[in-house]
Amino acid sequence: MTEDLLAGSSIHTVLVTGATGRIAAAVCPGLAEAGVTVRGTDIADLPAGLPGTTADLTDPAAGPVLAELLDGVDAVLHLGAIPHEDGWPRILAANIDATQRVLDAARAAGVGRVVLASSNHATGFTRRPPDGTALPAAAPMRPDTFYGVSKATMEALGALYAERHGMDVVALRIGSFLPRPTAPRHLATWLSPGDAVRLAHAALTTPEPGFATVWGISANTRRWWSLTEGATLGYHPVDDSEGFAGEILAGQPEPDWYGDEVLALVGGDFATRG
Ligand code: 15L
Repeated sequence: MTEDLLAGSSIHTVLVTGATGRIAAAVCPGLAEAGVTVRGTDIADLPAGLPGTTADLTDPAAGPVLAELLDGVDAVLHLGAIPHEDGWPRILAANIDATQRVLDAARAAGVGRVVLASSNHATGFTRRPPDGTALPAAAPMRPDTFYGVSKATMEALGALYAERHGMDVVALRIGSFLPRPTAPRHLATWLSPGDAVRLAHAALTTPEPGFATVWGISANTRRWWSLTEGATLGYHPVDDSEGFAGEILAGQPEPDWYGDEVLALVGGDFATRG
């Protein structure tokens, strides 16, 4: 990526929450390489060299720190969250209350764009269409866990702040963010680190998206989640899990893509686990 990507965009400085997380570890340097000035926040100490402050976004008293972090920022990339199933009080605080706090602080600071790290688990009980058509990025909410409920709620909050306050909010329904795919399901759901940067960049810079939902997956040959909405936002993934298919499927019969629930439900084993 080059700084040319920023030409014509009004997004120059971005606050990344969850700045010590796995996705941020790929996206922060990638955005910086694309010419974005990145500022971070996390409950844990920030990586050396990343400007920003530690903050506990679950704390109602985090307002002043957030306001300071948002000063001079053009957009927020909200990655901070518990990234798996957990007890309701923890999910409520970290994934729902903190998201509302970030959206409201952005509104108050006049920051017009927030990109939210949602998840496929917001619609984890949705089944693979039997006719082979691609599942739209705005497939109705069918959460598979409390975690999925938090992501569905995050999207609802994003829609509220977009409709009521005229903000641009893009919800990324992220699939399986991994250095490389390791299981049959990932052949459809993989999001490579490079494509995560492309996705974040597109969501941060696409002109006037209003509220939009997009699947966060790579250009996987075996995908069944639509990339059309992503293309509309300027997201053009380049990686494909197919190069790993031989290795992943070696020594086993062809998976039952429609009959095996882990492969046929969006949320995989989140949806099938007891
Ligand atoms: C997610 O949302 C999780 O954060 C991640 O740990 C994976 O489970 C991923 O979804 C997935 O569905 O593969």
